[in-house]
Amino acid sequence: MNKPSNLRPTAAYQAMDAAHHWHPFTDTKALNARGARVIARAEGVWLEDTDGNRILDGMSGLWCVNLGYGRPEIVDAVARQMGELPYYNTFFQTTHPAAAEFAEALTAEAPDHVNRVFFANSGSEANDTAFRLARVYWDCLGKPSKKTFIARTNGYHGSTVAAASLGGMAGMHAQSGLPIEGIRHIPQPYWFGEGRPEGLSPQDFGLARARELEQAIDEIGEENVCAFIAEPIQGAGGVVIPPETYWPEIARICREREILLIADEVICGFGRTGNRWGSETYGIEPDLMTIAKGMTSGYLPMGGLMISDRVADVVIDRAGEFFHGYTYSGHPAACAAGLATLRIMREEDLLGRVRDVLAPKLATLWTALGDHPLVGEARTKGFLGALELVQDKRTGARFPASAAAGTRARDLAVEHGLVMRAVGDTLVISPPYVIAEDELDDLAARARGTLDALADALSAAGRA
Ligand code: PXG
Repeated sequence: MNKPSNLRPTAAYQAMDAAHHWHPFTDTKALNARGARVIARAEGVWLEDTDGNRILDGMSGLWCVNLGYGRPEIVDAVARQMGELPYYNTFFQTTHPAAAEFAEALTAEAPDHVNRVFFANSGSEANDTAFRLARVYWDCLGKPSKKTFIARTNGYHGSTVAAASLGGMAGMHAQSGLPIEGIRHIPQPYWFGEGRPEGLSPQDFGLARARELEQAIDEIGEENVCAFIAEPIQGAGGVVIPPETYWPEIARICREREILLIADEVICGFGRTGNRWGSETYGIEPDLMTIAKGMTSGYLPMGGLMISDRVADVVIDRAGEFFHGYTYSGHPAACAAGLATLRIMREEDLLGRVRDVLAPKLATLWTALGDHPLVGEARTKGFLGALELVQDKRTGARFPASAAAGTRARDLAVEHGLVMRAVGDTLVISPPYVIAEDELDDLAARARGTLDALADALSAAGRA
């Protein structure tokens, strides 16, 4: 990695940042007391901060930089597009080559029954689009009472008003009076997180949780239910991998009942679970799929709603204009980044690499961490992994909140040259698909070093 040019001292950026930059999901007072880490450049799977520290990015940025950093193919494609046409809108009977080509390429990757995409700029906007279009669909069918969404506790669908409401994050709801009306949350299929309920195997638990969808439909009245929305695997909720019984039962209920199924593929899409779509991994056929993140490998902001023929045919035929869209829907530069991303995925067979090489290797390395005294469960699916930190390995009892085990582990991980994300006391990873096999060994070794350091820190705190 070349040293970045024109860098100022770290403290200079921290001071500007503290005075003027309000960060997402951040306690500003706490951040400013210590100063933000300043990441100046990155190459492959390695980040470099302004103090020259190299850190292995176990999170692909924020679950998005699937192809790693510094891909000249994406940079060049975007530069070329910027030169030709940096912006034009897709409203008012207009398109441009990049939007048309990316729409075709994306839907070619989608299941057969999904042939259209509506472009947005983020996962949140994608989910807000799904929220509006699903309601329009039922209006078009003369069923305007079908307005209620069923979603899940601890799901994450974004930060805009509809997306945050569909999400099931209690902290987000408590601020600013969410959720909005017309959303019912049912419990999540998180066996470990619910204390490994006694007398219920994970498989029985998965079935029971899925059947709560059916109960909710009956309580609300099928004639009032619009759609069920869920992530195939919850990401921000802590890489919650549902028991194998869960999705087939959800699919059965959605088949038998008159409701739409919306899969939030923002994290799971584009290969993360070892198949192109999380829906494919779990054998479900969603009516709508929301996408973002890996769509451009995070190089430019973009999101989208993938629309099945079932929904598209009705709305296009009957609604007339869908009064919805964003200035930057189908932004040419983002489309160029997306086209380059899909091309690299295909040419380097990264889907095959995740499925056949990386996911099996991660499963072996990561589940081996399950022997650590602080780990109550180590799980993976595809190229996602989670570690549950526990105080008592036998009972699975958590540390008290005051121990801040998760955030301490996250900070110690950085000291060990690894980015992991802490979701409470669950440590999660989502590494880039271009990670070398020896770098994956390195990642697991750094995670173990982090756990050992955490054990030392917690016992030192206990003695203090
Ligand atoms: N759906 C899912 C499943 C997501 O993970 C969104 C929608 C919203 O996407 P945008 O592009 O609007 O952010 C997400 C985003 C975390 C974290 O802390 C996760 C996300 C975003 C920010 C933080 O793990 N996921």
